[in-house]
Amino acid sequence: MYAQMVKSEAADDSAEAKAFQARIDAGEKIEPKDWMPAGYRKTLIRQMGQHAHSEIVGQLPEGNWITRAPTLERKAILLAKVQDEAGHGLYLYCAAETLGVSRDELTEMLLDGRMKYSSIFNYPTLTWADMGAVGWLVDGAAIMNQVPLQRTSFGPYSRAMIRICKEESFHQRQGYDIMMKMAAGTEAQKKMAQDALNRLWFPSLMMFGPSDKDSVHSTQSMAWKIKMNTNDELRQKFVDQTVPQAEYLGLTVPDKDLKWNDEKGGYDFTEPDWDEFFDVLKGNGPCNTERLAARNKAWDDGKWVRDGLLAHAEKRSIRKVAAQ
Ligand code: FAQ
Repeated sequence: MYAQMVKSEAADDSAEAKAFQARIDAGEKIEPKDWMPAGYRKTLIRQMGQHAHSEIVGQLPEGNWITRAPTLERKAILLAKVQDEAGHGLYLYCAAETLGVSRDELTEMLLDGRMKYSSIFNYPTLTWADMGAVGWLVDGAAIMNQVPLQRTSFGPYSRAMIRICKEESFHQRQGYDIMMKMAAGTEAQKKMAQDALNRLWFPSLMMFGPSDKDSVHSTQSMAWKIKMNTNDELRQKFVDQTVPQAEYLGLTVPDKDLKWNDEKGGYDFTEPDWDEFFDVLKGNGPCNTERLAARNKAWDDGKWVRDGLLAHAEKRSIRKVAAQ
């Protein structure tokens, strides 16, 4: 169904497409039953699917620390955060389903490599300070990207983003709270916090996608208001917001060329290593194999539940027909 539905990506200059663009330009929301160009549907399924998968795979690096949280309170908070991420994945799968793709199809595309999830989740979480850095930096980057998406043109996506952003703000604060404790702790704790920042800084900058000159989808996605900003615009905003937060913690951003630029009203900073980024996308990051193996296992382990539910639904529908 998915392959059939999205086979045409060609630019559409029909009267319908022009009327559609006029609706977008006027700031109207597009709803699932409205006419939309095949490319708009395809781009949304790709972006929302990738976003949903990121939330689901994104549970793994933090789930890894639930049993090792230092206090009962920290454990409860982390558990709630990871559960929120599962919830975000589910809202986003539901929103994507309104475009005519099923959650099973999306999952199969993740598992066989046709769909991606965020590069950041292919990096390991080695110490408790990484839980602070993930909340602070990864959720911080996610919020920077997702707040503008609350105004995205597709109604179900935009509404899902409103709720998700509220929860992400709590996630970011809990991460920063862990960093404040660690940075104000013993020398060893402060060192651990600095080490987490050192390892996660550049992977967090990569979350915004390749630099604008290499972004394949930005121009069309921005014309359709599927994306509201370019990758570089959001990356710059993230750096400008995060550097003072690092300073407040007494930590050093691992970029010797980081410098305030009065003229542009923002920081000059070193770009991430884009070769590393594209290599991670190809499956060669430190944890790609482990992450996909975990998702495949969950899918295989859940087969008996899916089979049971389908058999039950079938039996009920046979009974209903027989009773008519
Ligand atoms: N990772 O043409 P562009 C979260 C791919 S949520 C992997 O610029 P686009 C919450 C891109 O797909 C994090 N792939 O692409 C949380 C394309 O390849 P394709 C997820 C990436 O779509 C926190 C190619 O590169 N958030 O973290 C990445 O216009 C803590 C060319 O790039 C979202 O998904 C990447 N970082 O812009 C959970 C937000 N960047 O598909 C747990 C919505 C690019 O043609 C714990 N998504 N690619 O094969 C977006 O805003 C956009 O999709 C971008 C990429 C900005 C990510």
